[in-house]
Amino acid sequence: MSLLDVITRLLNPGKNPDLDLAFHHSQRHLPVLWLLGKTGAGKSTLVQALTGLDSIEIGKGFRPCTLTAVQYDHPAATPVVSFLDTRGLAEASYDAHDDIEACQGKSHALIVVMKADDPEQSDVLRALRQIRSSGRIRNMLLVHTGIELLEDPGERARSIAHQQERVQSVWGPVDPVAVDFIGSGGGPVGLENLLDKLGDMMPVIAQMFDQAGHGSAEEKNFRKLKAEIMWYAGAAGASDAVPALGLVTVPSFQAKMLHSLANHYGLAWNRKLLLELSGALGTSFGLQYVSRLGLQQLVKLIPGYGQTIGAASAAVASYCFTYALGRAACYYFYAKQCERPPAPDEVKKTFKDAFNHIFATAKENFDEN
Ligand SMILES: Nc1nc2c(ncn2[C@@H]2O[C@H](COP(=O)(O)OP(=O)(O)OP(=O)(O)O)[C@@H](O)[C@H]2O)c(=O)[nH]1
Ligand SMILES: [Mg+2]
Repeated sequence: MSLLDVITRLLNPGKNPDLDLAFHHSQRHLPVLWLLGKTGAGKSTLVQALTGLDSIEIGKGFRPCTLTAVQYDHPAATPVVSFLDTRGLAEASYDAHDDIEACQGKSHALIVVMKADDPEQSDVLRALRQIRSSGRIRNMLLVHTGIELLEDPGERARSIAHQQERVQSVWGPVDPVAVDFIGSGGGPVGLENLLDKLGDMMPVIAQMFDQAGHGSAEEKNFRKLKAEIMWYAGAAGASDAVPALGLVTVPSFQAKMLHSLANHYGLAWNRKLLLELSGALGTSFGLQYVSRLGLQQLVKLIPGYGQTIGAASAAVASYCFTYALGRAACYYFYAKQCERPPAPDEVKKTFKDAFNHIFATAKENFDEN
């Protein structure tokens, strides 16, 4: 393929049903956060606290998944993480088998949610025992909710300790988090700690729900588009990871992504903009389109990336490269929008930082299943 062909294709991504296959595949293999807890424990409230969505928006994406659980992907339009919300725990016949299966083969974390003032947790413990003995779920976080409903500090500490002991007797050592989503002052208590622990267990959570809030205007703009970029990166990675999807090449996803991002910044995606962006990114960017080497090998040749990539799969390399390209493009497009041409070094640095920053999330998606 000549460079001109490549440029033409990057400018006119067009409709390609094979791309949709990769998006669907990627969506079926999202990292899953499994919420387990009695009715009223605070599972939906936890999701709301993370996503900032109101209950109507959360409700929109619900779909029955197993008899006892519903699943919803987030964000609905360009999903990067899936919530599995277990119901019906209180039925004597609850069998966690189907829900365990629904998480199988995916990166996942189990969040056990217990209202601090509710000592009756035998249904949850029974389910937990079954999940433990399946050996399929490694990551578990115990979350005590509504801690400020117990006003007396001594009583609160005793209740939490009691729940923790019971969970440990089934699961082994746990490092719980105590929160109140509607604290006595009206605001949430312990949310940051919850986010930190979840983020340690599941990199995608740290990426999606880190509301650092202190960023520059440029970063805030990027954050609005971050899920979309991760969504494209996931599909690009899937096209590398799954032979049946291999008909579509990674640059096809990147083309669609760049086109969409440029539009978000009110810019027309055309040859001039593509050449400007690739000029700012430097030779390493152009190289990937003309080289016969796979992206994974290629990335290793670019100074500074080999160490990050190491033995990671081609899918991980494609995910990281696509994400970093999206991040750097946002930086570039923002500067253009403000009519302040960015220094090429800054664009390259943005690319490189993003590449390293997203690596753990890419591995979570492809290398730890
Ligand atoms: N004070 C206080 N109330 C909470 C907290 N978490 C949840 N609630 C309240 O408890 C009620 C039930 O919360 P949900 O999040 O709907 O519970 P759930 O686990 O999703 O329940 P099901 O959907 O029935 O399984 C709601 O009225 C919440 O506002 C908390 O940390 N503190
Ligand atoms: Mg609920």
